[in-house]
Amino acid sequence: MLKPRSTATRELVNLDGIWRFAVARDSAPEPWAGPLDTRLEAPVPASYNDLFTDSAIRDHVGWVWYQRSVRVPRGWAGERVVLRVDAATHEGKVYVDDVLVAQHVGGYTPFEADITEHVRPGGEFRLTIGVNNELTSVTMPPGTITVSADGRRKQTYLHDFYNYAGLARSVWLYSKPAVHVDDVTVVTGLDGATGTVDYSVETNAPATVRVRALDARGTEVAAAEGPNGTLRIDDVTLWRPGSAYLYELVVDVLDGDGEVVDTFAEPFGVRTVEVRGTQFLINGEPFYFTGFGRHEDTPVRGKGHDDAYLVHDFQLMEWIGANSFRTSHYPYAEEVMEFADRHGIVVIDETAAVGLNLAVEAGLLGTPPRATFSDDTFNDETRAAHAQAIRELIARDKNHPSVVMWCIANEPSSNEEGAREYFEPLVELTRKLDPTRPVTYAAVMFATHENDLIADLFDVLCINRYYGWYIATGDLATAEMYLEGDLRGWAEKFGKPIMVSEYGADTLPGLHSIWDAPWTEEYQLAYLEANHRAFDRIDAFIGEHVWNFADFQTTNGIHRVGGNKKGIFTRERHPKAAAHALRQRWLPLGGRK
Ligand code: GCB
Repeated sequence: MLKPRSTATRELVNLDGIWRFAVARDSAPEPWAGPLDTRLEAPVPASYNDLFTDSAIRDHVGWVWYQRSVRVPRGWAGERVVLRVDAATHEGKVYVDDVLVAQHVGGYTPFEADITEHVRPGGEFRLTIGVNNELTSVTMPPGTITVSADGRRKQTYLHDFYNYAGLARSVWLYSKPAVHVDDVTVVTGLDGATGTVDYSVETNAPATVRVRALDARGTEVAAAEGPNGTLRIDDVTLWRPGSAYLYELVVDVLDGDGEVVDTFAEPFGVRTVEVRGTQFLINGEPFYFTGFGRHEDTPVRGKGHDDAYLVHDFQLMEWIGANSFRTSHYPYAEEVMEFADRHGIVVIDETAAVGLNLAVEAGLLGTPPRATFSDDTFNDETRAAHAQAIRELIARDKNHPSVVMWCIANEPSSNEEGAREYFEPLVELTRKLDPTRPVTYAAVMFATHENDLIADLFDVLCINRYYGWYIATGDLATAEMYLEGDLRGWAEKFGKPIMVSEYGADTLPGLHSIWDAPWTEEYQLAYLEANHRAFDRIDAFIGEHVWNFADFQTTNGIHRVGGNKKGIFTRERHPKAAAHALRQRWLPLGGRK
């Protein structure tokens, strides 16, 4: 799905701002049949949960409504008018006046509706968006809704971040011509000093297609005609980690008279990605990942996208020597992906498939374990939702040079019966949709090299490990020994590149001790050092992603103190002591080891 852009033939109106807001009560009239009867207003983009003081809104399970009026620019006569929602977490229903024009499940990927037939250039319409935050066994991420003794519906889930909901990203109105570009795919390669750019363009009707590649100064460096082909860029400037360079593919669609009827411009970077033996190569050179698992999470806004935090977070990553991050545990806003493209930050792009693990449930609740993969738990329908999440992620992010690998799940129960049957078709699907990028999943603590059933299906082993925190708590000597043994087991059995995609210790800033005392700033530092010593002894080791970049909000639980405190930065982005030590380790590495 193309990101809406303003070009010579397309116009773009941003609909962010303050919208009317209401929580759907069972007794309420259908809100789209008129103006919302409410005193509340909510900003877009933002999660709504932390905005209001009423806990009934924060804990609400079900639909909420956003509404505003929108005027269609009067110059749009003859154009298609499209409404695009960057994210409605987790299900969205869009009404233009009283008409339902779009419905979409999946809270972290965009959707749109052609509303031309329902609006008038120069006219105004009432835009209502319903957003539902319910998680079930057929949503990504999954969850369960229970009813408490007093009749309240409650949402439970197996992932460790707060179930923020609402319109957390932008909403757009845009115009495009009747005959237009529907999709663009760019795959780059390298032939000596020449960059190759395989492109393919889809239009909504047969038309002549012309493409031009422009360099960063806007100079044309290659051109071709036809919906598919290969451009060659001599003396190409590569997109490199830490040193981004972007070209632009300008696509023109021409009518029978040779008139340009649509123009679309897609930025791209020329780079290659390859797994060879136990190495991860970018442009043929071994790459060592330093960085974080992150979250879209800030005070008040929840998961609402915010450009100021975007810029600041990337500044902090650069300061600390992070060359990469994983979009744990869902696709991030497109603004984040584009920023990574422009600044040479490498991304492991993850779906929202987190919590496919009922062994974790048993551990947390102390209940007897249920089978994760079964007709009654995660089944074919779950997998269909998971497949759809993979399709939408790749459709949205396939052209980002920053994205070097797809991560199709976080901590599934990969050691349980049924895991292989569940995952094999999903790995195949991912490879079919994108044969150019390696595929991985992040393995949970309970999955070892001995009992894991799916690791051989993937290209890179991403392992989440918490020795010294959940295991061998406070005993870093034992933790280091366990970790090394564990990693060696995977490395020797599979012969694939291996990275630790999560390791971390909850840390309360300001808590100190001269002993190895969990929760202190000194312990977080010593914990990281113990992990690093073990990493440095493994040959096939290609990277380290600390959990987490910053403290973040979670659901209530006795393991969490005001949220998850494994951040290297606080939720306000202040460094904990370990930040300075990481900086000393990472900056000199510079992506190599
Ligand atoms: C994990 C999960 C992550 C949690 C983290 C923790 O393994 O992947 O979502 O937040 O552990 O802190 O427990």
